[in-house]
Amino acid sequence: MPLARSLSVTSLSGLEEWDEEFDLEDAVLFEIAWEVANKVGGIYTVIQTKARLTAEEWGENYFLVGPYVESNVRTQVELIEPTDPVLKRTIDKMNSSGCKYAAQSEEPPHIVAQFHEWLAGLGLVLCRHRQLPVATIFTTHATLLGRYLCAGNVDFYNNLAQFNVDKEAGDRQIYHRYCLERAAAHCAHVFTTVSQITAIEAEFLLKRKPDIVTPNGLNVKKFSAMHEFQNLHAQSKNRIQEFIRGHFYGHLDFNLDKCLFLFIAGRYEFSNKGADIFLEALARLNYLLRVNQSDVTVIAFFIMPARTNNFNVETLKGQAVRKQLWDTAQTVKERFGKKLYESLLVGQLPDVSKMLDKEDFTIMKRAIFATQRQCQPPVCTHNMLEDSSDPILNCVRRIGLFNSSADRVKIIFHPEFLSSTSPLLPMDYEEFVRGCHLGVFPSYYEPWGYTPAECTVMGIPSISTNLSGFGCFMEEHIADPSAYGIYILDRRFRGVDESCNQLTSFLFQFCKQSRRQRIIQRNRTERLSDLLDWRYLGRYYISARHMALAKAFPDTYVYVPHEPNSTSGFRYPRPASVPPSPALSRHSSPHHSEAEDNDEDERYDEDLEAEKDRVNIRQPYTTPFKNKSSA
Ligand code: G6P
Ligand code: 1S3
Repeated sequence: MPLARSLSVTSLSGLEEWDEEFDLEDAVLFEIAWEVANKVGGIYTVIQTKARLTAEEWGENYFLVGPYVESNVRTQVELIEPTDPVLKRTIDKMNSSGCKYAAQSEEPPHIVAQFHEWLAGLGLVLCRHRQLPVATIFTTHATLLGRYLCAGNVDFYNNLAQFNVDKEAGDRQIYHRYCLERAAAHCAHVFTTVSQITAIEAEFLLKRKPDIVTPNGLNVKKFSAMHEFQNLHAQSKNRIQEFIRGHFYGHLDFNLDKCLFLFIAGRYEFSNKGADIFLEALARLNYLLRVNQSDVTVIAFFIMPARTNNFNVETLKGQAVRKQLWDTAQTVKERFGKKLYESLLVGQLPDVSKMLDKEDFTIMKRAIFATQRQCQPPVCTHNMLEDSSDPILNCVRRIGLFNSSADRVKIIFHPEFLSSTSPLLPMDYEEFVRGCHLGVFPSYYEPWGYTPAECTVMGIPSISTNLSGFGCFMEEHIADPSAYGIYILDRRFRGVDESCNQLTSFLFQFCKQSRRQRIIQRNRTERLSDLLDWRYLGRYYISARHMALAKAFPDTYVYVPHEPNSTSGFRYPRPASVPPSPALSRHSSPHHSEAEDNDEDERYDEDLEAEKDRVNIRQPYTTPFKNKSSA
């Protein structure tokens, strides 16, 4: 039985025109999370990217509270003396009792405290237990039980209503943590979560329906030159190509210019993050590309950290060989240049046949000899500690994608997060994403999913699913997501094999695009960035805080929910160059033949026009909240 979506939590359409002023002068905001200045996963990104906007609203009255990790404090925190006497007294008092850099005021103004996840939820439960005058918000970014159930072999979404939650939590030995999470959700004045799908999950597993959904945003970087992000794609792609030259030395029998870079990245949860069906789909794609004699080569990167004892020798050797070939070419070029110069100095055109001498040939032969290789280019870049039981490697062994010449799909598993200081692939994550062609995130359990959102704001198309918060959000707000390079895989109403076929079809269609079509598609993808900007999505957090203040201090504040009106529903229209009727849809998606490329020039211009007229969703807004004292 497919799950019906029955929650009526606040959605985007209700919040477009907020026109009431709200005085926050005497209020103080605390945000508490284990990931404040402590990168573990996505919550760090939420807090870090949102900080600027929240600080703009709350100024000196905004405090983030996180764990004291010496190394993080040294690298990420600027220590300053508080100027506010109340705060100074509080911090002194806490320091003297051995607690560093946290806060509870003795003369409370109106305090609103937002606690993220069950770890911080303990603070919320204690606030309520001690009846502190604090407006509390609990935000969960996933449910503990949901994550555990999905990682097992459970048909999660079709059985949400059936789970005996206490028993399931007990069986998985997470009962105490589960109780803490559930208590925090119930004690909070306002309970929020990051997506509609997690709201439904929370309603069933934590037994409280969230009051509001607070989708995750990003800090969107806008370039003054409209197509700067396209130039950055080309630059970063060149750097990935350099790495590929080294990794595949001796086996560079494919055209790098016709090579597409796909990637999956994130926490290593093999099936929750969909690495399982991605691999299976790659095997099917390999077959399709081979039987269709495609000249495209796909290189799929898996960036998921696992336990290793560093890079393996063969991978490092690849980059060393590439470097050596480059140096050789430079040496010969210099020798060649010197001879040319000498010849011109004496007024003679050089005898080209004598420009390279025996020594040059010896140097070059030696370099070519170094590229001889007996083994295939490695699938994994590191020595894995659990090689024989690793799920990605075992799946690769089963599907037989070993980077052989005959295969059109190659695989590179990099079991460590990327870093610009790596001797292998010296790029940070953002640069790497920009250089790729498609992010593939076919998750089964994904409350939000920052990875496809990050791709979008960089103008890189992505595949997500209708079981991820991001995928559902985009489906809700874009008329034709795939035309914008947002492919949403159906993992909710289809079986695994069917979803895998759909994924294969997305990939195969993507491989059939011409360069021109990819460029147009990237333009469209990037056009969606405003939708994911905190400047737009931050309003849900604002709303949650106001709701909490009104519940905790009803004599001072009143929360007026914004009523949706007939004009307020927001949805990105189909791109200007996509005709509305399927009968005219020769170009309704970017997937059409090379021969149609010329027609696309015109549509490309249309796209540029549409870009200029982009829907302005950054309408000015204040809040739907009234401060009783100032009303
Ligand atoms: C960007 C650059 C173009 C380049 C293109 C390659 O758009 O501005 O100069 O040709 O990327 O696109 P591709 O999809 O083939 O990597
Ligand atoms: C969670 O991190 P995860 O990758 O364990 O929180 C993230 C931030 O809200 C969210 O994007 C992600 O889907 C969740 O799963």
